Amino acid sequence: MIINRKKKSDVLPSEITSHSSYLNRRQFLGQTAALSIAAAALPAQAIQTHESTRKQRPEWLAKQVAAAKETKWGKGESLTPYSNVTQYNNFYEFGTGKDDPYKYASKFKTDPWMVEIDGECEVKGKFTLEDILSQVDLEERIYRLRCVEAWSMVIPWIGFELSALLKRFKPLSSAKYVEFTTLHDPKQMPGQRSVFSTIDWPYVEGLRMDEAMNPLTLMAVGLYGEVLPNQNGAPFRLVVPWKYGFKSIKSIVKIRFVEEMPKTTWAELAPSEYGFYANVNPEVDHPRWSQARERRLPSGLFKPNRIETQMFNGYEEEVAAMYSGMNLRKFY
Ligand SMILES: Nc1nc2c(c(=O)[nH]1)N[C@H]1C(S)=C(S)[C@@H](COP(=O)(O)O)O[C@H]1N2
Ligand SMILES: [Mo]
Repeated sequence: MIINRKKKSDVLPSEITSHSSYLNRRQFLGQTAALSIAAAALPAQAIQTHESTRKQRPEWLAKQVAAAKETKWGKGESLTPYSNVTQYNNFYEFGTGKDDPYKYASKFKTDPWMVEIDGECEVKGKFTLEDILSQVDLEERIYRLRCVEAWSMVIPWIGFELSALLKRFKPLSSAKYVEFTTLHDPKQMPGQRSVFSTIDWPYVEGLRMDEAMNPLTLMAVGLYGEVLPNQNGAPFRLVVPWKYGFKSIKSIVKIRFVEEMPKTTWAELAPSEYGFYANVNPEVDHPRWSQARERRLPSGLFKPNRIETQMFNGYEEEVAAMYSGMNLRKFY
């Protein structure tokens, strides 16, 4: 059956299903921290997705995620169904196919997890994820995610403001950028063993200091009310909603304060196609395709769900001031 979305406010049946089952689930979580019971409110397919990883998730994390506070962010926005969010991924460490991360990351070990802090800051060292999360409050934020490949999703993340974490390490005035590094573990990550991979592992991303400290910038540890599935970057990933998705680096093990602009994975690999800034911008096309529009998932042959891409992915009010006077064609 072909369903045309006539108005922006028209909600698709698939969205209603996913949203309501999620809301039911939220109420559940509010009433009890017993995750095994809460899981009963998830659709069968979702339970399957989680079965392989749930066992290894620490109880303290599951509890903290379940207690995250709701916020105004993205209220009323139609969520991309859980099945798309967790089975249509980019996580090249587990393969380049969109369903590779879902298929190959289920046994990925995310506990214990250490994060190393280094560079231009007073407080350095290795911290456990538990230590890092003991000093922040988790909240839910519904953000749009716009991939540079011109598809997008709306995801209810659970996380905290990156600025809250960075302040703890007392960055020096010489810290102009923040560099993030993903785990390098070819034994666990088949994409890092692949002889066809052109990526120089580990995956590295970076932000300018003011971007890192912007209140929109989130560190996520969960989505859809529960602990982050491995394929989405467990246990700890960046979410920068006004930038193309590749900036939102997954499974972070190192955060470094640096003076110089970090050499980031995609900008190093294809500098004419991917810039350091990577702000979502409908007016600056990728050399091989237009960025004026995007495919909002769920999207199919008969219902492509193509929408117009917004400047800064619709977060202009929150972030435009950081780029005033900057030529965004030059600094793409
Ligand atoms: N380490 C790492 N982080 C990564 C990627 C990757 O391949 N490796 N892909 C990026 C891209 S291109 C996108 S669009 C988002 C996708 O996030 P999601 O799979 O949770 O939707 O993750 C980003 N973070
Ligand atoms: Mo992406």
